[in-house]
Amino acid sequence: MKDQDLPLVTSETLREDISRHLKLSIGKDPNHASLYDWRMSLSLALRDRVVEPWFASTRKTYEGKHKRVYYLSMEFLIGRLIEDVTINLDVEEAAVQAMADLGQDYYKVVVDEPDAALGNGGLGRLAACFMDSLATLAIPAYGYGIRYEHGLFEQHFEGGQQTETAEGWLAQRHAWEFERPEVAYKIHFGGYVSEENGKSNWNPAETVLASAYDTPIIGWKGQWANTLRLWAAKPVKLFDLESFNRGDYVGANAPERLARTISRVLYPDDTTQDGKELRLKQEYFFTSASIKDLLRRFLAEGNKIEDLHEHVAIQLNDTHPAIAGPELVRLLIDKHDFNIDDAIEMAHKCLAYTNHTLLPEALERWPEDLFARILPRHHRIIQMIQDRHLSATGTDIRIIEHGNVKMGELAFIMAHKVNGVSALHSELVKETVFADLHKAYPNRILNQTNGITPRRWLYSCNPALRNLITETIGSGWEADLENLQDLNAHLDDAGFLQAYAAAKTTNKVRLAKWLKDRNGVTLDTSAMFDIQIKRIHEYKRQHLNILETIALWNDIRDNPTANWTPRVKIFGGKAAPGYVLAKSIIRLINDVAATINNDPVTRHLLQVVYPENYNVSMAEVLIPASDLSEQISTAGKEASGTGNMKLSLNGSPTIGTLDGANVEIREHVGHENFFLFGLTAAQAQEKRGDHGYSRRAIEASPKLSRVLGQIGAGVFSNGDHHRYSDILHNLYEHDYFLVSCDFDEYFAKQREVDAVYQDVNHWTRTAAANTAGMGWFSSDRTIRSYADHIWDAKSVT
Ligand code: C3B
Repeated sequence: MKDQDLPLVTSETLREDISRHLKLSIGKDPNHASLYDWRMSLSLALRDRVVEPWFASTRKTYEGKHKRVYYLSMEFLIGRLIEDVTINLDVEEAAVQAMADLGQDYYKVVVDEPDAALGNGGLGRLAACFMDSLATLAIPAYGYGIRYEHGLFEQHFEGGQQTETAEGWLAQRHAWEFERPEVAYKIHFGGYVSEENGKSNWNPAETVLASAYDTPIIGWKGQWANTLRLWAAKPVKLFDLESFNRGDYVGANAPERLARTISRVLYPDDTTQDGKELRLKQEYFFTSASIKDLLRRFLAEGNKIEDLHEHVAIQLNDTHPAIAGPELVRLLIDKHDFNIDDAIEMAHKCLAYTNHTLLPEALERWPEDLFARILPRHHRIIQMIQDRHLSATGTDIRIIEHGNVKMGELAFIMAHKVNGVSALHSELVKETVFADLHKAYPNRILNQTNGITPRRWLYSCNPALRNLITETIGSGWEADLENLQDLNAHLDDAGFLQAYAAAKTTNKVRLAKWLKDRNGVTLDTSAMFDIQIKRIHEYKRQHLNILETIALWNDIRDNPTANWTPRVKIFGGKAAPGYVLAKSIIRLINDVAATINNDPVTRHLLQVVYPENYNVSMAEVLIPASDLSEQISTAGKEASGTGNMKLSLNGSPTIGTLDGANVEIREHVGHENFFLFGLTAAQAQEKRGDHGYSRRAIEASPKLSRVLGQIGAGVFSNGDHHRYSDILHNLYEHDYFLVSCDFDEYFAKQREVDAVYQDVNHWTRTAAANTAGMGWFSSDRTIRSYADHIWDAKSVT
């Protein structure tokens, strides 16, 4: 990609545009404009600057007949966009000045933007980072997903317990999108299949419209823009006038209500398969619309359908869009006269599938009767796909088995490549969930270790460190993150380390202020900020962390004058509303916080903070301020992790297990800069065969026994002995995630961390070595590798 000069944006031109939008698009006089009005006007003025590069990118793609990547994902966890766009367009200074000239505080406007929370966690945020990198690398691409009316629920704590309310990002206008009422597809459900002259016809019972909304995604330096196209469900017939005229006003609205339900809410559960019919409908809804849309675009360019695979690469982000295989086969047969074998072959060449988890409950399966009722034609097509796969491989590995349609098997069999998301995970995919399929198709699985966009996760969220890096090694690292290794030459330079520590302090002060304003808590910024932020799940082991906190509290109380390292333990994360044990863990953390934070003996040495409603924007404040990153999942369970990468990049060394991408992070930053503990994946698996292991481990650990005894005695629950019996029972009786077995080693490693932290020079060097070593984890590297090894897609130069 050639570096073109961006059109000059000055604060004056931007100010004029903002004023014009305030008047003509928002219809407000400056004297009466609210924060929302200013935000909309600024966003629209910025969006104007994205449109030209967006058009230019599309024109180049058409002219060069370039291959396009289609990234199908149920989730895109985008967060806010104003800063993202100003930074990619390199107009941050002009924007700050323009707003100041208008009497407005740019930063106030920035934080007024609601997070676009169209995702649950890692999988959705990965999709957002991938969109950023695809645009930065000028690879023509579309992201396809659902325009949920309500994003991920808002989390509140009542008496320490999580409650949920609906999120409402679309209650206000979404500044960044373009509605495309002319782009709409009919999506069918139900009914029956009839045969006529050897052809199958689907006679559906129900139809809704999928209507497109486009958000341009601009890459670094504004050189290229792709499209995020989200589908909203609308009724085919807006209103039932007949019912209305009969006086049935509720019935008259029924078509609209039914249709809109499909894009109403994001399923708030990121790991367990939800058997809801509505979820299957959501998946088919957005997948079908996307496949129809890409076929229409492909044919509109005058291509021959036989060449589809040369122009189209379709990536399935997890099994949620796995129905893309049968849907493409169906359309090729019904609309383009393919025979079944050729149709399957063509779909196979276009499709690839990413597996994001080994947790069996997350591999989607649909009851066959439900599936056949909603998608009768696809049910038959899957049987045909299965027949061909069985005879080609001579195996007995079925897609439809024991009354279930297994979407993992379907995605694997239809895809020409299947990838895991870290080196360890990809090996485990071969050895466990897809061991048999791997034997049958030995060249299909490959690894693509996840990455993160350095634009959002360093440049934008951490100006203090960004400036230091640029002063030290020059610019260029933003789009070539491996340049960070040049920092290695400065790791023994006292001046550099001092500046590095000062940047961290700036971020800690910023976080402390943010928490003070938000929660009224006061933090000691010289204490170690020890952070665990992610969804709450047993395998991620937030309970290991809080149990260690209690044990430390005990030790401090036993010996208050010893040389303790002050710590603030910060937690952030949501539990799926139906996940009872995860919600118990949240309550325990909040209960422990209430007790410990009020203890006059320890409170200057140990504090627990858990701000509610963790989201992308909160991550942007927490991550730069972190000293220690908790990545303590049971080995073999976290497919990759991406928060681990963000924290390490921002100078927060990891305390962690050999799990997911931790393994590769440790190699890149150096073993001496990573605090390793715990069983390996193989040892963990072996341990589970060792009957009674958890009770024995607890009995062998005086510290853990004491902590569990305190919880059982109601020390953190006002004397209520039963509040945490679910957690205790779980730990004693079937501690599948091996908290008991890893506890002592974890505790000991934490004390090693304490000692290093007291040696400021040693600690800062460790932190800076993390930044210097993390260049490989840019999502630009990941996307380049997908482009080379899976999509056969090229950057447009
Ligand atoms: C997550 C995994 O749990 C993470 O380890 C991984 O880093 C990310 O995906 C991205 O690959 N994941 C998720 O957020 N939701 C799922 N349903 C499955 C996996």
